[in-house]
Amino acid sequence: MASFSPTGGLSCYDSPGMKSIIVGTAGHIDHGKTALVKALTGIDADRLEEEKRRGITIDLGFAHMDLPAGGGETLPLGFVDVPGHERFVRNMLAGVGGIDLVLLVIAADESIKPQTREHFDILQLLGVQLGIAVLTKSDAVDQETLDVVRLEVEEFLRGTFLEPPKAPIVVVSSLTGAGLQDLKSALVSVAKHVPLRDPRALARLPIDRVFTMKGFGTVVTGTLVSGTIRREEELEIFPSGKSARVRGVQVYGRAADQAVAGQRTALNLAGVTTEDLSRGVILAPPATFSRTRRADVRLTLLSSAPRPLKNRARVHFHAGTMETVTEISLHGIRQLTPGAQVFARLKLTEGALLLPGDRFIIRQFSPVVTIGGGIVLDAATLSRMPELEGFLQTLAQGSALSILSARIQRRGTEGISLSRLVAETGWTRTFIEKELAPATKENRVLRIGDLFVDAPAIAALEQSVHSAVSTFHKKNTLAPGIAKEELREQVKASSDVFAAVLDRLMRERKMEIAGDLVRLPGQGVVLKDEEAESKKKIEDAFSSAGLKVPALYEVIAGLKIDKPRAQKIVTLLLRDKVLIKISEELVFHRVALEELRRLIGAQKTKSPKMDVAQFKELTGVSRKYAIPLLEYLDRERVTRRVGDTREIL
Ligand SMILES: Nc1nc2c(ncn2[C@@H]2O[C@H](COP(=O)(O)OP(=O)(O)OP(=O)(O)O)[C@@H](O)[C@H]2O)c(=O)[nH]1
Ligand SMILES: [Mg+2]
Repeated sequence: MASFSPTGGLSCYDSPGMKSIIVGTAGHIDHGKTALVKALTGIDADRLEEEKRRGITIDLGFAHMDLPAGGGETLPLGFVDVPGHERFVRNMLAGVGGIDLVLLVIAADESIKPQTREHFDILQLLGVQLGIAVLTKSDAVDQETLDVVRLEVEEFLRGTFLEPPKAPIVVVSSLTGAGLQDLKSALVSVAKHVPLRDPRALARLPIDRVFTMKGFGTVVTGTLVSGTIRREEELEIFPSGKSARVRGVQVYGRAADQAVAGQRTALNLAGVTTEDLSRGVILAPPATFSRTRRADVRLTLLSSAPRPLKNRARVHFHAGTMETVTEISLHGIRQLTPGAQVFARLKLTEGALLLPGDRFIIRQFSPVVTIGGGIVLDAATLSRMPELEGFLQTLAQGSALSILSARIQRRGTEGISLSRLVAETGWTRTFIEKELAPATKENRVLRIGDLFVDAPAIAALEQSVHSAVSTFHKKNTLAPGIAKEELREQVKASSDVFAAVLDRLMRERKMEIAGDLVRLPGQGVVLKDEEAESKKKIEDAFSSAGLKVPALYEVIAGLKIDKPRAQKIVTLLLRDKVLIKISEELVFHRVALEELRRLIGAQKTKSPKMDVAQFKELTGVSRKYAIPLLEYLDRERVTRRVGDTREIL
C-alpha cells in the first residue's frame, strides 16, 4: 500500500522493545524550530505553500527519524513542529497535547522572548515532564553573548522540569551542524526516561489533520495518546457520535496492522467523509464513552496572568487538539488570584470527550493570551453531590482503587455498572475488575448483577428497609405486611438492588416475605392498645357465653372502636381460629366448640345416637342454636345425620 501518512516516504521500523517517542518543539517565532527539525531529520516540516513563502510556521508540521540509540538499537522519534507566532498559539496547543518530551528552542541571538514564556507555561500546565533546552543559532553570536544567554536561560528554567543539570541545555547551529551530535545523544538519554503510556487506558486519537487522498479517501492523523487502534476496527467519532471503520493504519508512512499509544498515527477511514471530521475530533472505541459539557477540574491560574479570574468567567478552552469556550465556576471562592489553584466546574459550549487526567489550557478572550490550565478530574459530574471537595481530592491524589471506590460510593445505593466505570475513568474493564477484586472479595464493594455497590450504602438501605417496614406495621396494625413495590418506592432503590437487599434480609431472618408482602418476623399484625382491648372484649364475650353466643353486631356495638376496625379484628380472630363461624349469623369461641366436642364424646359412651331434643337437653341451647351446631358437627364429622337422628362418630 502506498503511503498516506503526512510526511510519507521514509519508513520507520519500530524495533520491538523500543517505544516510539513524540518530540515536540516549542519557542518564540523565528528561533529556529523548523530548521532544527530539518537538521535532525532531513524533513522540512513546513508543508504549506504559505509557510514556505512567508518563512514562518503557521500550522503543525511533522517529521520522524530513527535515531541510533547505541547497541544496534534505534529509537523511533516522531516530531511535532509547532508555530512560534503569537497568533498561532492555538495551533501550537493542538500539537503539544500528545508529546513525550520537548525541545525548548531559544535563539542565542534573541534569548527569552514572549512566546518562549507562553509556550513554556503551556508545557508546564500540560504536565510535560521531560525535555531539552536548545540554544540555536550559535553561529550567529560570539562566545560572550552565548554565555550570557545561557545564564539567562538557566535562571529562567530554575525550579521547573527543565532545570539544569537535571535536564540538559544543548547549544547548536542548524546552519553549520555544530552541536547536533550532542543533541542526538541528549535525545537518546532523555528518551530513556519517557514512561510507558498508561497501559490501562483505552484508545483515544485526537485528530490534528484531515485530508483526502486519491485512492484512499478520507485520511486523519494524530498522536495516539493511549491504547491501540487496529485495522478493520470500528471507531466512534467525538463529539458527533458517528462511526467509522479503520480501512488502513500507517505509522510514520509505513502500513501497519495497528498503531499503539505514543505513535504518530495516520488512519484511512471508511464510512465517513472529511465533513464528518476536523481537527479537534477524537476517535475512540465505539459505544464506550459519552461526550460531556461539564467537567470538574483542578485549575491553576498562571502567576503571569494579567488579572484574577472571576467566578463564572468565560474563556477559551483547549484540550488535546480541540478547542471551545467554557464558563468556569470556581469552588468556594469569588475569584482566583494569579498563581493560585482551585477546584472548578467547567461548562463547555460544545460537547467533548474528556476523561480524568486530561490536561487543558485556558486563554482569555482579549487580549488572547494563555492564563492558566489544569487537569480534568471528573467528566461525569453529578448535579448535586455532597462532599464534592473530598471526592475531587481523592480523584486528584488517590490510588486507582480509592478512585474507583469513590466513584462507586458516590452512586450510593444506585451502584454503578462496569461499563459506566469504564466510561468514567477511561480504564479497561480488565483493569477495573482486577483492581476491585479484593474489595469485592472482602465485601467492601458488593456486586449486584452488573452493578458495583458500596457496602455501607447497602447497610444503610437495609436499615431504611427495616425501619420502613416497622413503621408500616405500626401504622397498619392489622395488615399482614407491606407490598414489595410500595416498600421499594419508599426506600427509593432500584429493583435489582432492592431485590438483593430483601434477599439478604430474608436470609438473615430479619425480614419475612410472603408472596408480594414483606413483614418483620412474627409481626404480621400488631394491635394498638384500644384495638387490643377491643379484641380481648370480643374474645371474652364469646368465651364466657359458651354456646349461648351473643349476636356479633351487639358485641361490636358495645366496643369503643369504630365498626370497620372492629370488623377487621373479627376477621383476624377468625383467621387465627379463635372464633369460628358456623353459619352466616353464628360465631362461637374455639373453646366453646372444643367443650362441645368433649360433651358429645362423653355422650357417645352412654348412647351412640341422639336426636335434636336430646342435643338441646345435653347442651342447654335453644333450637335456634341447636340446628346450626348439629350441622356444623356433621360437617366436622363428629356426628352423622341418619333420618331424624344423629349418629355420633
Ligand atoms: N544562522 C542561523 N540561522 C538559523 C539557524 N536556525 C534557523 N535559522 C534561520 O532562522 C530563520 C527562522 O528559522 P525557522 O526554523 O523557520 O524558525 P521557527 O522557530 O521554525 O519559526 P516559526 O515556526 O515561525 O516560529 C530562518 O531563516 C532560518 O534559516 C541557525 O542555527 N543559524
Ligand atoms: Mg517553524
